[in-house]
Amino acid sequence: MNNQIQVIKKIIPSTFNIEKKEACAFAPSNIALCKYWGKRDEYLNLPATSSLSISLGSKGAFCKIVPLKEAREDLIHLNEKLLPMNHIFTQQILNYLSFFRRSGKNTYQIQFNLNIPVAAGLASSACIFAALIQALNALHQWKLKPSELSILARLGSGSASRSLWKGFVKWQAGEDFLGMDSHGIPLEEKWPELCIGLYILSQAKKPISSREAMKKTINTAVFYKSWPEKVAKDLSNIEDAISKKDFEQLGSTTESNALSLHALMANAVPAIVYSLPETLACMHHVWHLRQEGIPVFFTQDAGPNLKLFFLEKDEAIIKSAFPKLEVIKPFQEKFDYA
Ligand code: 2P0
Repeated sequence: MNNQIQVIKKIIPSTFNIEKKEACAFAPSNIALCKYWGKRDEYLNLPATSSLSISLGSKGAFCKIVPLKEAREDLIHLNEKLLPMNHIFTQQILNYLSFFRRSGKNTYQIQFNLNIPVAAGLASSACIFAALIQALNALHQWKLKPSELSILARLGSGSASRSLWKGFVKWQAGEDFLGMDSHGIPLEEKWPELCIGLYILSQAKKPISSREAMKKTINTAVFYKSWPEKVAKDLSNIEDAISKKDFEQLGSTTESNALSLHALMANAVPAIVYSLPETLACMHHVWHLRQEGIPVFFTQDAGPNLKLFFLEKDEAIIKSAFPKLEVIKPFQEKFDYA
């Protein structure tokens, strides 16, 4: 029995065939302040290090799931389009669903609608798998705890383990070989003045998936051995900054963590570079603003787009410096997706 199935059997009750006619769920996207990059188990997406993120409020994925009585195949829709069976996204979803099918006969129509760009470094896979597992939980009435849903979401995509909650979420690496201790934990602290600006420079599909990029970095980057130590320090600084509401400490550590991650990727062979010329121009703009005394910082994930961090008091000045910026206030969202 493979390890994914063992995990599922430990979490999901054996009698799970009471189905509703349909179920819907929403999960927010999340942006890591301290990044996950590297696995201790690639089948269970168990991370080499812990990581910490902030959820993006109402930006994420909606999932509707309807069991099909007579269809031989699942039907997977993304943003109102039926995807062909050989599409890479369909394959990822079918692979994930295969862990949960006991009779092998149940098929589903699944519709995903995202209000963020897909596969452009905005954690689309995180919110997709977190929304899907919540929809499956509701459909089958498993009544699982959020930490259990986080473990199951992780089997689809590592960062999905952090997309089950609002606010700050820490994903602990854990030590258990099946990863029963590797799930998200929401932090209690709230920070209403905190703003995130999404600076979308390109919506094009990324040249290399984060999964592949992660694998290549670990296998070829000689700098990788220093990464766990960097993460441990950054994580502790970020948690400390959140508890003290020290924005300079939060922003500078977050930015340093992202720059180190991208240096690490550039050290892979062949080098992995997600930045575009516009990405660097935006970074210089941020640094220039900081020299002028405006506290603004950035982070970058597996794509060219940047996310800016600043406080509400500086919103007007940041918006005038970056007119295309979409501003999210994760702790002020009225939208209730629970
Ligand atoms: C993160 N990223 O912490 C890091 C930083 C991108 C850059 O997690 O293979 O889609 O599915 O576990 O979660 C993106 O990688 O990778 C990611 P898999 P995932 O947000």
